[in-house]
Amino acid sequence: MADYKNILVEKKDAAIVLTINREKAMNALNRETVAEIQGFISSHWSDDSFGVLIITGAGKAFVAGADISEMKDMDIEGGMDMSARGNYLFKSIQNFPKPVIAAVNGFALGGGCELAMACDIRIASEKAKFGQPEVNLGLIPGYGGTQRLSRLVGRGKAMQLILTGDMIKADEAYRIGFVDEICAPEELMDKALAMAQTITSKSPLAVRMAKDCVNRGLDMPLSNALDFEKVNFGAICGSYDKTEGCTAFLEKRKAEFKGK
Ligand code: DAK
Repeated sequence: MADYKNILVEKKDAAIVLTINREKAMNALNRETVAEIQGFISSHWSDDSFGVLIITGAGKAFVAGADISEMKDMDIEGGMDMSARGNYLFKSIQNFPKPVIAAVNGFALGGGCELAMACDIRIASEKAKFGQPEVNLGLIPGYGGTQRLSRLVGRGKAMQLILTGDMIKADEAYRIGFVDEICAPEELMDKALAMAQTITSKSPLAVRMAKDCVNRGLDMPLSNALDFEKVNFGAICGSYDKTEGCTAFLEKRKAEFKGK
């Protein structure tokens, strides 16, 4: 693995765990950290040696947002540049060919909340806290928060969180459907790894196509999205994995998928 300064990358069973590791700044996303995560994503785009990517944070934060010290004196040009790099990264995470699980260990604020939303599934420690506090800084969410939050929890709750800047605890985030599971802090990584293991035992091809259909479909009118699913369903019927999966079921044995 490449040498990084602000992230740790470890292979754990079928998953890669990417830990954002800037504890002194609550894992705030500075320029360098964004570039390192992007470097990891780009260089592992076609790596089939793992099935799921898990993103978490070191210490008591998942990510406490964009790095405020970098933003203080940022001019328009700097803001545009930050926007371009950040949005490219968050889209890369959303479109990453493998599922991405956010294992949210602590504060997920601003860009950190948006990072969790760019992931496919969110598991949170009972200690996690979420919020879009940008209005406190005279900003608006800039890494997709105004769009992904309303799609995830509905317009009213998204408005409430974005316009008040209030933080919510993990149980409330679970109640409103922002996070998909909550657990004790010490169980967080085991839970994420167990979910990664379950996903990795399925056909990698089917998993990739299903992720793509859900994500792309959400950006389309329903009738187009259903057509998109139809085309993809047809395509996957030509795969080795589909024949193997159906045959294994009928022969009452475990399928051996090959991802093709
Ligand atoms: N950036 C930089 N440093 C941060 C930070 C951040 N977001 N969050 C915390 N730190 C630093 C603190 O300054 C402190 O540093 P030292 O004083 O020790 O040097 C250290 O981390 C520990 O923080 P605290 O002492 O504050 O720790 P507490 O436990 O008391 O509080 C906290 C933890 C997470 C509740 C608190 O630190 C906090 O409220 N942090 C700020 C949270 C926040 O407002 N986040 C939103 C940032 S705005 C854009 C795209 C995206 C964005 C903007 C533009 N474009 C496309 C252009 C995103 C914006 C944001 O995310």
